[in-house]
Amino acid sequence: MITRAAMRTASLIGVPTDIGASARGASMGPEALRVAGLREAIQRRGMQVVDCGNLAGPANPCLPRHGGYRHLAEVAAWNRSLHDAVYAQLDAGRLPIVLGGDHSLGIGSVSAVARYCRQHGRKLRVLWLDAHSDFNTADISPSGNLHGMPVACLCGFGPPELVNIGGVTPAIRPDWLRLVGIRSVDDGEARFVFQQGLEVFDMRRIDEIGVRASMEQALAGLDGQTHLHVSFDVDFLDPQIAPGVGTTVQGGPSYREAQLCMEMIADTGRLASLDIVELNPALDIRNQTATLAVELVESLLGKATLPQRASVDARAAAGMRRWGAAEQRAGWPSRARAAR
Ligand SMILES: [Mn+2]
Repeated sequence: MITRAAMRTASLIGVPTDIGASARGASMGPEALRVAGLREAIQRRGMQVVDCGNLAGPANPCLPRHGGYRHLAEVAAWNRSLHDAVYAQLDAGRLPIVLGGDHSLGIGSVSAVARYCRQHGRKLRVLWLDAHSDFNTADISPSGNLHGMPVACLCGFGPPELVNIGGVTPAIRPDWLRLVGIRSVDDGEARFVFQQGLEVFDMRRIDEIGVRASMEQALAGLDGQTHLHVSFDVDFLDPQIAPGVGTTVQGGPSYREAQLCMEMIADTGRLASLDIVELNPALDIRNQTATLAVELVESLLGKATLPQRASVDARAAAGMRRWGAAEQRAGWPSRARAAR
């Protein structure tokens, strides 16, 4: 059983590879996040940080598709290493933060989280923040790039080298997943998403009901036994604010909408592991996308301008009076956001 105190240490696990992507450059993501001040941002949240450095793995041979996949053996090697690293950090009672690297790394990361939850009798909820549903298989993928397949692999649809990494296949069930921010799905992939009944908060649904209702639904049902994993693909964000990704898609969440997503996740108090993937410094402008990602992680870990609406609503629901000016004077934490 993880205690809150033990979870006050975050572990950074750098995975410098673009082995599953189409564009090169995500391999530089871990260093860009460090340069943007990730460690300091987490420390400002009152947590300790252990930087485990970078994992090592095969170079990117830039080969064409072979047997349905590009770089399958290399993707498997990186993910086996990552699986072991994430599991070890969870086992040590820490909150692992994977610094990708492309999103094929979600296979190693989430399969390790699932294994840990299985062994400790915890429920798992995976929030997949992404422009893409990443639910391709070799049959339906237009490219064979494995960064478009991690959700399918985790659900048991993919090559044995990848679907078996977590020891039990499938690693997760589709109903543990919530996909948020989706706006680019290949044709065959869309049919497969529908067929498997994935819960998808695509941008149309978010536009219609708003970020708040979407996130309330995506986070519904969490309880004290739930481990919440967030797999944050930076292409989730609108490219106007986050140009440093290989596969930009117009029409993503704005700065404020993204902040609200992160703040609502923080309000649950259940975040226990995190991936930050697909940041591509070769395509970024003066590290602005890495800087934004770090700001969002700070919100994800509980940075807020004032005590959150959720806590105000909870007080109201409990029949308590709302916070008044006297209480504000008496000692509300003053945590105004630093000037940007
Ligand atoms: Mn992705």
